[in-house]
Amino acid sequence: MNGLPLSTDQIAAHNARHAEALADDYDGLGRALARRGLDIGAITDKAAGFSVAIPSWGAGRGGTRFAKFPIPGEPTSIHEKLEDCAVVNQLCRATPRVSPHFPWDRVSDYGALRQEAASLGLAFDAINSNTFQDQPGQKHSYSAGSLASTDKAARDQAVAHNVDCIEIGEKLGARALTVWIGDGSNLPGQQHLGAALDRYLDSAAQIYARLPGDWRMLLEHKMFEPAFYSTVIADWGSSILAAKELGPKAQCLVDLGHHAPNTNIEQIVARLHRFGKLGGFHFNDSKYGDDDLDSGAINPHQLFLVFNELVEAELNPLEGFDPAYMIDQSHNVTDPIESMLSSAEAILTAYVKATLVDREALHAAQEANDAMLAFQALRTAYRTDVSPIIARARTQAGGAYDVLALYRESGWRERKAQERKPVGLGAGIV
Ligand SMILES: [Mn+2]
Repeated sequence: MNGLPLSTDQIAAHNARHAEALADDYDGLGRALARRGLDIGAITDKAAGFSVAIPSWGAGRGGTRFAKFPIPGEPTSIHEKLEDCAVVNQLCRATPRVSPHFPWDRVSDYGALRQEAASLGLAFDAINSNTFQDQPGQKHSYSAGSLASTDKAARDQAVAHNVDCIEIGEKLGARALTVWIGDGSNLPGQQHLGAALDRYLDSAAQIYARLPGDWRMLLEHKMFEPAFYSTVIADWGSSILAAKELGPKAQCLVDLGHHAPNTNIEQIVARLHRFGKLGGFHFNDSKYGDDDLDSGAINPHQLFLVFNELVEAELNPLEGFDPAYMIDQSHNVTDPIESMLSSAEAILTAYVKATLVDREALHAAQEANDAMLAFQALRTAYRTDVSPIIARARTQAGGAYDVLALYRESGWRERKAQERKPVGLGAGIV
């Protein structure tokens, strides 16, 4: 692992400048936690063990349906995206895996790509297939759907693409396929709602049959967009029914932005876990819909409540409980590296706070129907500033005390602006 992109000396010098302040804050917090019966060392170990994947496409400026405004030095290939992902991981030490997307990240030699990632300290996470848009030269259009299309040739093509993704994933060392489809309808009556689900289940079963023994198929639901009247896999209900129909290797993936506003997502998490179907999580935040804003930017308390359920699930794991965590955001106005650093910290913060919850007190209050004490068990954990724990965990692993300050100091983007060719304009994510 000698190919790390940033200077380790620069990080060490930066950390040395902050070592005294960090020790002071960490020791103070340690004493406060000890009074609550908590061992800061054990919590720091948990923080150090937590990781979340970053998507290859998240390394570029996203966009809206209207426009994309690229910045100089953005990555233009999977190789440059991996470099940027390595910068994020080198600084925060919580994002050691990259979730690739096909066909966007297609290369000729996947064994070489796996090695290239490893030399940057990275591995590959779940593979994302794409049958929500047509590619140049594609034989059958997905304009009327893919896995649920009425056109058998389009369905077969979509199945073949997913099988292709599994084969690529095997070469990359991945063990999961994430399937999200844009299939649905835009007008009442447009689609036979029952038949569309049947066609989806039939296609999905063909993909499922091709999964290697230790793989999982993660079904990602989404309430609307690009279909604005109905979506074939619209919600967690459709998702868990489909996953149960497919078999034990099929699980549900929850994207925080893919629900109606104000949906109780933490309850969905608890439900899915109850039936052994909680397979993965896509983190982002939302104000109005599937906004794909930075994690924790709008509703950090919801993120904490979601993690509270995930920690409950961790403490009561069902066989095979191993949720795939990924950041899934569109960075429209920020440097994507900075957004991912900030988001990884927000996600880790929510996780660490959730580990501080006094479970015994919480469960006792729940049993006694003491609503206020139960709420206070959560509130006490939520209001604790855990930043010294996170800073200690990442500096011990070689990351930076102040990730954003060091990133800016490194001049990474300015350097890449000299080396990389400009990204084209246009709408949509890269
Ligand atoms: Mn997603």
